[in-house]
Amino acid sequence: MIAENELSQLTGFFRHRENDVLPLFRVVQPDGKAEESMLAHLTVEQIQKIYRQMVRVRQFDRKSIALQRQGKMGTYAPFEGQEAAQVGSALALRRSDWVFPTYRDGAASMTHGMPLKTMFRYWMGQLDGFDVPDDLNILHPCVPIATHLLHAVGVAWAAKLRGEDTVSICYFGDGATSEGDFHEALNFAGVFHLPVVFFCQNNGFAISVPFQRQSASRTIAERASAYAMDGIRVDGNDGLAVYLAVQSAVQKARDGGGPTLIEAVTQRFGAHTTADDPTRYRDQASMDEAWRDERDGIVRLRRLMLQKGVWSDSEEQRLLESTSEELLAAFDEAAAVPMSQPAEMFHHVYGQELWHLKEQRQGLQAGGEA
Ligand SMILES: Cc1ncc(C[n+]2csc(CCOP(=O)(O)OP(=O)(O)O)c2C)c(N)n1
Repeated sequence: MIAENELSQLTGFFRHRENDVLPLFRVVQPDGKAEESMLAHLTVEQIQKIYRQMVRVRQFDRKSIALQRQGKMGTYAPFEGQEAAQVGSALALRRSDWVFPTYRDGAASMTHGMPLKTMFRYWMGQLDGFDVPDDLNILHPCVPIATHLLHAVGVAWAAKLRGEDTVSICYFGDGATSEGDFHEALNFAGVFHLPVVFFCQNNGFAISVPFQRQSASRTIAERASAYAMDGIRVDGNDGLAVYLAVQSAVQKARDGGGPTLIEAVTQRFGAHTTADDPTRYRDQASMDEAWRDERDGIVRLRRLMLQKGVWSDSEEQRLLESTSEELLAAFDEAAAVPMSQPAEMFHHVYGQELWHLKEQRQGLQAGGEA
């Protein structure tokens, strides 16, 4: 029988050490001041490109919510607040790399090249809406939580076996890290040393469940060590930090260095989807202007660019105007496509229609129970 004082010695030895929290990688502070040694890795053009794209996708996001409210789109999952994470990461890729998004990752998809018209068509419920251009490797937005992490691993494995130098990046939220698929994907990627980047946007909530109820570990990035891969914790509201972090992970993967788990710490400003009421589970009033100002990746980067003299109010105005015109034209194009008929949903399930789906389709078309 072990004596009590010996037991406390042992448990003290085994206890999780409090000081092991991974540091948060950040380049730009909320007041726009930046780490100059890190800025030296970026050109002014790269910084402006990140900023322009963040503004562009935010306009898309806000317009989509407005269109949904007008009844012109189905439900929509907003990403406002997460632009820096999605844009910074997607711009660090090559066009030939593979992107596995969720419903929340429209900003990443558009940054990687998805046309705005296609994004609108998807959310308008046009069943063939997410028609990915042939030269683009973007998968359909994944709605089942975490299942696409395994797809990303499979594609990365195929690339490795074929000797291709493409990298897979999969986007997911903090909630996805509680799924078995998350652990299976990381385990497999670690064992086979695959060129895949697991990019988690920890926005603090899985619908209404706060991160503290989701996980007992203090960070998501620290889980990487269990799978023998690098874990990076980055300020997800800092587009430049995200860009550099993902660039390093992607380069490492391309060079045969294996997978990385990245946790981008961020927040969503709005609802989970347009069908959600966030005031039921969090205090939206405390997320006021000052709160947002401190966190908004767009505000932060604009401050930096203004301080450096590489941006002006007139450029901002021109950007807003040109984006607004681009969005209107894209939506008009999307709206000109006839809406899908319910029976079309059967077209995209299997290459060859199975008997039970045939029965259901015929039932639907006959006006009966599907
Ligand atoms: C396998 C599965 N379980 C449950 C759901 C229902 N669901 C939809 S979104 C969501 C929360 C996901 O949260 P998180 O992964 O943090 O991503 P976020 O929505 O915050 O971007 C859940 C549980 C689902 N879509 N798939």
